[in-house]
Amino acid sequence: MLKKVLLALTLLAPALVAQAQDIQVLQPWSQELPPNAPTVAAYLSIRNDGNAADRLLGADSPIAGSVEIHQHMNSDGMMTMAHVEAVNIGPGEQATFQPMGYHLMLLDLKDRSQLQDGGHFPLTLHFKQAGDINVQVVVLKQAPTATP
Ligand SMILES: [Cu+2]
Repeated sequence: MLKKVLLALTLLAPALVAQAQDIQVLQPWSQELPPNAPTVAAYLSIRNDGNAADRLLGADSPIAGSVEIHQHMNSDGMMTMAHVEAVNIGPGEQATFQPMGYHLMLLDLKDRSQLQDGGHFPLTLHFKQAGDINVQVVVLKQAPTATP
């Protein structure tokens, strides 16, 4: 009896966990900033096509010492940034990282050579279930007009 239950659980398990192909990272981009800007923000959308929730735990990039998940918050009329531990993306949901909202903050910049219009740099996103997903972030002078 126990064996049967275990077998059933094993068969069910893959459906309960978001797979890498379930997570789509759409339109990663970064705003071109003055050359001496201390930090750079990356924006993108994360769509969960799977049937289980996943969680963005963090990110890193070879061009930055560290990358943090940030959120812009309006506190008493002042826009401030807050460090966010993780972002949940439920099944069928999309999380949009955009100016004045969630963003990935690149701190301690090590390589600025790509941080101009038309450049691009690698970014690895760490998901709890889907694992690591690598994307190329395109640097743009202006925000992309069509949001996915
Ligand atoms: Cu920030």
